[in-house]
Amino acid sequence: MRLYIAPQTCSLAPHLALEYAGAQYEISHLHFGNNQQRSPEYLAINPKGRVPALVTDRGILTETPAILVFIAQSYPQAELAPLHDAYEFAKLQEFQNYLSSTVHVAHAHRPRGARWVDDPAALEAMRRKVPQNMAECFELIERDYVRGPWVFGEKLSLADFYLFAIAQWLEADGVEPARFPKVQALQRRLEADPRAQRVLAQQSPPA
Ligand SMILES: N[C@@H](CCC(=O)N[C@@H](CS)C(=O)NCC(=O)O)C(=O)O
Repeated sequence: MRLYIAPQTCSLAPHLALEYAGAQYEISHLHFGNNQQRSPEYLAINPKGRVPALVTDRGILTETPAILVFIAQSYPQAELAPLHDAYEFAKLQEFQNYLSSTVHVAHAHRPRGARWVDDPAALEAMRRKVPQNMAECFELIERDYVRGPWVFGEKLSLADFYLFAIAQWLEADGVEPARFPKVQALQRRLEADPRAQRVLAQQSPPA
C-alpha cells in the first residue's frame, strides 16, 4: 500500500494507523508549498486534490475516517477498533465523523478560507472566528469523548491517531492546548511511543 501525506495534516492519522497495524506500506510526500496536491499526477490519484489518499491493491481510498476503518478491518489482529461491538464501533464512527465533518472544517476556515469566500474582509472575519470554534469543539471532545487515558479508555484505537493529528493544529489556530488536559496527556503518551516516533520522523520529506 502507498499512503500520500503532507506534514502537519490529517494524513498523520492513517500513517499512525498503518504503523500500529504492522502493515507493509510506503509513503509519498506531497509538497503543499509547490501546490503538488493540485498537480495532474496527483489529481489522477485523488481528484479532490487533498491528502490522505491510500493506494491499495483493490483501488484508491480517500477520506480519513474511511481509510482508518479500512486499515483496522484489514489488520484485525492489531485491534485498532472495536470491530465486533456494534455500539462501540458506532461511537468510534461518531467521533471520527465529528472530527472530519466539524472540527477539521472549523480549522480549515483559517488556512483555507478561500474555499468558501473571495472577499478579503469575509476571509478575515472567518479567520477571527476559528479560535472560538476550535475551542468549543475541543471543550466537547475533552468533556464528552476522551475517557482517558485514550479516547476509548484503556484501549488505544484509531480515534487516538485521528485526535492526535487534529490536536496538533490547536496552537496555530489560536487555542491554548493546556486548556484540554486529557487531550494533552493523550498527545504526550502517544509521542512517547517508539512506533509514533518512527511515524513522526517520516512525516517530513527527506531533505
Ligand atoms: N475530508 C477529507 C479532508 C482532507 C483534507 O482537507 N486534507 C487537507 C490536509 S489536512 C489537504 O489535503 N489540503 C490541501 C488543500 O486544500 O489544497 C478527509 O477527511 O480526509
